[in-house]
Formats: sequence, structure tokens, C-alpha cells
Amino acid sequence: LRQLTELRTGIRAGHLRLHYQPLYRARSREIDGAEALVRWQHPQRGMLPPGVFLPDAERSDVILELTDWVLAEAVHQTALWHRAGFDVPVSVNLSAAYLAQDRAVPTILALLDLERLPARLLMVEITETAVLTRPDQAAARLAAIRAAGIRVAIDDFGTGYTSLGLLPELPIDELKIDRSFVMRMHDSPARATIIDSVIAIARSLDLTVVAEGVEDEPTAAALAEAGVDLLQGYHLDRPQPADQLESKFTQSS
Ligand code: G
Ligand code: G
Ligand code: MN
Ligand code: NA
Repeated sequence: LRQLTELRTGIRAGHLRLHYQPLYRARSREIDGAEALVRWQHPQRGMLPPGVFLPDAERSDVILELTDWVLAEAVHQTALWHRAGFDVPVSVNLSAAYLAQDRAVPTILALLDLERLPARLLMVEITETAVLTRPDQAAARLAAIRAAGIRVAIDDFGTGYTSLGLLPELPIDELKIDRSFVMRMHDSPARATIIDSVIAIARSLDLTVVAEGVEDEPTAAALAEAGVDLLQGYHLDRPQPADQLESKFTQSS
């Protein structure tokens, strides 16, 4: 509880930071986007990863204020890159509680307007669990987001309980295969089979497929061969501050 109060104070004091992890095209290995990941630059404890403070935030209203900050910062940074001539789509993780607010979609649209950012350069990531909490409401909200031109990804795909029957009804653009299926897929025929199935489903629904948690080259090569569109993981690049990532755009985007 003390940490939560401190987090709320920290958000208002400007202590949150965003790191960006690039996504690479599986075949050409060009940068094709980045995922915004929050950190807390704590005055005493140093740079804290989200695992340390997000679960607490998610159990309270602090997640709403945190997500407002993340969205504003990510849209601002993406607009700076856009104005500098780098069209890098940036994705933001949205928690279920954020999407459940009536103000979620208008807030996001107002930010795009404020920063004059083309909607195609913003993407939102939602977990299956977030969709399943209130499937009809979530589908309506995601449809409104997509109608504005913002793209939608299902994050950590395969770890939740989305019935495959629900998937064609969901207004989404992308599936991100959870890293638990990707890591060490080359030692497990079962994991490789799951990945092939997700790719087949994604193809049939005309969705982009992303593999997360790509930690070595044999895995990257196998995923490219299997038909995954985009790769994300430590083998390709770490989450990093905006200025570090920007130096790579001059080479690849
Ligand atoms: O960066 P790291 O691997 O430690 O992230 C851990 C988890 O925190 C991931 O599941 C990621 O989706 C989540 N996460 C990171 N940034 C955000 C954010 O801004 N909002 C939400 N809701 N989740 C985030
Ligand atoms: O749940 P979500 O997909 O949003 O979380 C992304 C998280 O995955 C971030 O915390 C990021 O630091 C982490 N991550 C990114 N690449 C890798 C990787 O190659 N291996 C592992 N173990 N984690 C990764
Ligand atoms: Mn994510
Ligand atoms: Na994920």
C-alpha cells in the first residue's frame, strides 16, 4: 500500500520512463515497429521493471493514471519520430480496467489529435484475459479503436482462454504469440506445432503474426521459415530508451 501511494506520487513527479523494444521483419530484419514498456525511475531504488509495481497498480485505480501517462508519452514520442521522418508504429499495452472506462477511446483519439499523429502509427495490445472479462464491451471498444485507424494486437496469445470460435469475431489486426511457446521451440516438437497452428489461424483470419521472446538465431530462422511476420526478443534487441533506438532508425527505417 505504501508502494502504491509512492507510485502515484512518482507518476505525478515525472519518475516513469518508457523503453521501446523494436520489432523486426522476420525475413528482411528491418525494424517495423516498437513496443513501449514502462519503467519506474525510483529516486532510491533505481530503475524498477514493471513486474515490481504493475501488479499492485493493476489491483487499484493507479493503473488508470499510469496508463494515461504511458499513452501520452508514447504518442508524443511516436509523433516526434514521425516529424523527424521515421514512421515507426508504436504499441502500448492496455490493461482491462483501462479499456473498461467509457473515456478510454475518446482519450486516445484526443491524444492523436493533440500530437497530430496519424492513427496508423499507434497500436494497442490487449491480453486475451482482458477481452474475456467483458467480451461484448471489449469488442465494441476495439472496433471503435480500429475504426479510427489504430491497430489492435492480442498480446501473450495462447496463454489465455480465448475460444478459437471467438477469434473471428474480434476486431483485431495482429496476434503476438506468447514467449512461452517461442522460447526453446527448437527442442520441442509440440511447441513448434502450436506455432504452426497459430500461423495457420492468423493466415485464415488475415492477421499479422508476431513471435515474442526470440532469444537465439536458430529460433529466429525457424520462425521466419514457418511464416511468422515479425520477431521481438532479446536476440534481436532489448527494450531501450527512445534516443538509443533512434540511432538504429537511420540504418534501418
Ligand atoms: O518490460 P517487462 O518485460 O519487464 O514487462 C513485464 C510486463 O509488464 C509485460 O507483461 C508487459 O506487457 C507489461 N507492461 C509493460 N509496460 C506496460 C504498460 O505500460 N502497461 C501495461 N498495462 N503493462 C505493461
Ligand atoms: O507481456 P508483454 O509481451 O507485453 O511483455 C513484453 C515483455 O517481454 C517485456 O517485459 C520484455 O522485457 C520481455 N521480453 C522481451 N524480449 C524477451 C526475450 O527475448 N526473452 C524474455 N524472457 N523476455 C523478453
Ligand atoms: Mn505486450
Ligand atoms: Na506479450
